[in-house]
Amino acid sequence: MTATGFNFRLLATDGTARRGEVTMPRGTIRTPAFMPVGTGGTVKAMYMDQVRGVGADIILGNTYHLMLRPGAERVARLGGLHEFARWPWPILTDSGGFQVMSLSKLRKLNETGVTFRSHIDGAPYELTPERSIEIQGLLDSDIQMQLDECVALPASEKEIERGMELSLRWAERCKTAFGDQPARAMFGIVQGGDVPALRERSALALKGMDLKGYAVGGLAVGEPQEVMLDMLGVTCPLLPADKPRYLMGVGTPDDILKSVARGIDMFDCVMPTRAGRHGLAYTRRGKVNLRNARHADDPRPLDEESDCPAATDYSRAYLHHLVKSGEALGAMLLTWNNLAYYQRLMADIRAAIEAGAFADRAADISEGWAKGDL
Ligand code: PRF
Repeated sequence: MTATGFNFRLLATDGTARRGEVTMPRGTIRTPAFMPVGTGGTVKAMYMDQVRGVGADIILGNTYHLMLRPGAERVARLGGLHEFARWPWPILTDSGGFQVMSLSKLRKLNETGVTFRSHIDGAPYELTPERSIEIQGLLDSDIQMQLDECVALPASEKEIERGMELSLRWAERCKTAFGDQPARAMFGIVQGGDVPALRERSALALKGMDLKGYAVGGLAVGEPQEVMLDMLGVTCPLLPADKPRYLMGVGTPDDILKSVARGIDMFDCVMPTRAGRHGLAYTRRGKVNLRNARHADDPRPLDEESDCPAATDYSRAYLHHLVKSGEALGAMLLTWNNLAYYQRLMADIRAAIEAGAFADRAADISEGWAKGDL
């Protein structure tokens, strides 16, 4: 039966690791989940059939990119992002603030919102909490993110506190702008940098807003992994157990294993797709750089035990040739391999939590990486 509203339920736990399920009218998201990044309405170098085929339940889109090009109102006139990009399953959109800060020029942030110039043609734009939610609605996004301010680390405690408090006020405004939409969700974003007391204040204030899900933002922005994990250790126990938790922009397979262990349910990262376009392949034996000359005469596939044709049906020599020649197919095959690897990792994690064997399975997976390439 198709779900009429947004719902999350926990199916199993193993220590603090959680196996759950988000149900929405457009589909079910099995958690822990990895969301391939589809910034501008495309998961770069992939057909949507392949994205679905490797096991993705949901993809991510970006308010910032889509508002600049082709424009949110145009996407709405063309039937919304699902129809435009031909991905009928759930889509989560980021709110734009993080991308404005990393990509745009001449940006100015104040209480109202953020004004900036497009990185494409320099045209001026304004993004407020209300406009971000309006744009995400025009895109017909299933899971919308509050507008927030992510302060890059290292930063002073004063600066981190200012960004966190502003993000809380913006969360209230986004909640009001979002209103009552049973079939969609709006998630709040915990900020607070590397300061435990600020993380705590942010998490508790957002919990008090009774949102449908909670993201942890402001991490993987220049701090050591250990600091990120410590912040998850502080934040996750304060979030409601019956709502999904999303760690934004993370991460490596190792980051994912360690974050799942601390209670995170959802992830997104450009790593598998970007690495694929740069000649890097993720495998159960770690990362393999196909640009390396050692592959030039190697007739073996990337990994014959993989379930992805990109890893089993082509020689390393051919992949090396494609990458060295800058061929589109090189990027396509390696992106396919990498997303298949990430989705298989998530499926493995989910099965291990169900079996009550997460810690052992996580240790086996890291042992595989440590052995090095085949
Ligand atoms: N906020 C938003 N998007 C994000 C982040 C954030 O803090 C991060 C930080 N890792 C990635 N993407 N809105």
